[in-house]
Amino acid sequence: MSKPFYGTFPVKEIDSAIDLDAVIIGVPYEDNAKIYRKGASTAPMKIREFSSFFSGQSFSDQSIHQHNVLDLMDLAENLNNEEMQKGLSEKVQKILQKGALPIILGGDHSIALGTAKGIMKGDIEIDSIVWIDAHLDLMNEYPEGEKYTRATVLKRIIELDFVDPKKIYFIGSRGHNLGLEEIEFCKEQGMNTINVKTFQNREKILEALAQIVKHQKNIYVSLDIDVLDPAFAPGVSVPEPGGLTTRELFEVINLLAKNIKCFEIVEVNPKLDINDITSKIACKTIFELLDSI
Ligand SMILES: [Mn+2]
Repeated sequence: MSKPFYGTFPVKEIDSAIDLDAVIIGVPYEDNAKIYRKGASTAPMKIREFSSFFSGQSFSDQSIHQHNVLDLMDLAENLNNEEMQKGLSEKVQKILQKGALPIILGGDHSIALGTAKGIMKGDIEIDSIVWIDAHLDLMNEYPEGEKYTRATVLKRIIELDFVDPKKIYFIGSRGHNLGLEEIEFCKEQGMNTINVKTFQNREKILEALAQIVKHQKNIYVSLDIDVLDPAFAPGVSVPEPGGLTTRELFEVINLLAKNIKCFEIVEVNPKLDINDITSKIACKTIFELLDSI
């Protein structure tokens, strides 16, 4: 049995908990698509393991110790997609009903469908999605015949119809690994893209983020760690050169934090990592988030 995320307490349920700020939940799940290299399901434990490398204290007044954070530990291993969705959505719903911030550790990106279903059932109205990812994840089927993979997950979420596509924002999308059908769908639906090129102009990026914060008060942030350049985060299944720096990512998280009502971090693949650097960045991202909420 591994330890909980740094500075937090492991619990089996949160029914009797009071004054919660955030609750961590791990989802050791990855889709069965053969084209992807395996390993993402081992991330929750790795991220917790490396969290002990940090003191939890930063230069700001805030630290993880000032928040009431519990760790529900992991869902069972080897669940099928339907079981994973059911298990995760129930947890997310409960955490939201407690008025706390869910912090979900994937797993590959396909787990987001479970998160989204939990949001739909939760009491708090979350009506905007910020998808921080190199990819759009809007394929209808990918690979062919597969409807529930990391490449199709946002398409499935949109079909749930709880969020207006005009309130969906992509941050960091790029590359030549995007399907034409996803690009067309994205434009057609009026979704917003803040692609990597925007990061070349600091004023533009700050303005774009300020607009999101101004208009979207209840945001679900789905962070695919492959948004980072593989030079920073090599431990991912679908690396895409030309991505964000670690500091750019932290700034995005810091600026959005107060409006984030549900947060997940996915696609860390410890089996493809180098010196566990990608797991460590995932830890630090959670500290940055908790620093700014
Ligand atoms: Mn993704």
